[in-house]
Amino acid sequence: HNSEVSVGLQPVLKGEYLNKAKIAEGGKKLRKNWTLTWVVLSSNQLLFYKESKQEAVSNLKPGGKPDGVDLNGAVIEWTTEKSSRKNVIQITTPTGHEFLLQADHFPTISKWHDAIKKAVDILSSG
Ligand code: I3S
Repeated sequence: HNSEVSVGLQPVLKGEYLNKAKIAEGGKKLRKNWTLTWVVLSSNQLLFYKESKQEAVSNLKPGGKPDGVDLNGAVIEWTTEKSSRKNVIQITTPTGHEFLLQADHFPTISKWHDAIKKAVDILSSG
């Protein structure tokens, strides 16, 4: 649990397990590695946890914050090109980070697509 991230930020979308792959960092392509990740959407970022208890954060940065994506200026889109899997969305940040999120159940990922898009739109209009 990290107060810096969670204070004052009600989850917009409660956690759910999605398949996640980070495919680029800072514009540099990464080797794709799908992992089942507990994803939480707050008003301005997506947070990635290893498990639903929201402990054991999957990837600690030097600052000790949970692995997450700042949604300010991010682009979210459906992609059929970045994976052979179905129901894949791509999130690209202005800093050149690229993530794929996927679920076999279309309504699941569609709900996340719409919610993330809405969060991005609200951020850009504020
Ligand atoms: O975009 P890629 O490189 O075809 O993605 C595949 C690889 O990540 C592959 O792992 P290896 O690079 O160790 O072979 C995964 O097993 C595949 O699932 C990836 O392709 P999909 O189409 O599932 O995203």
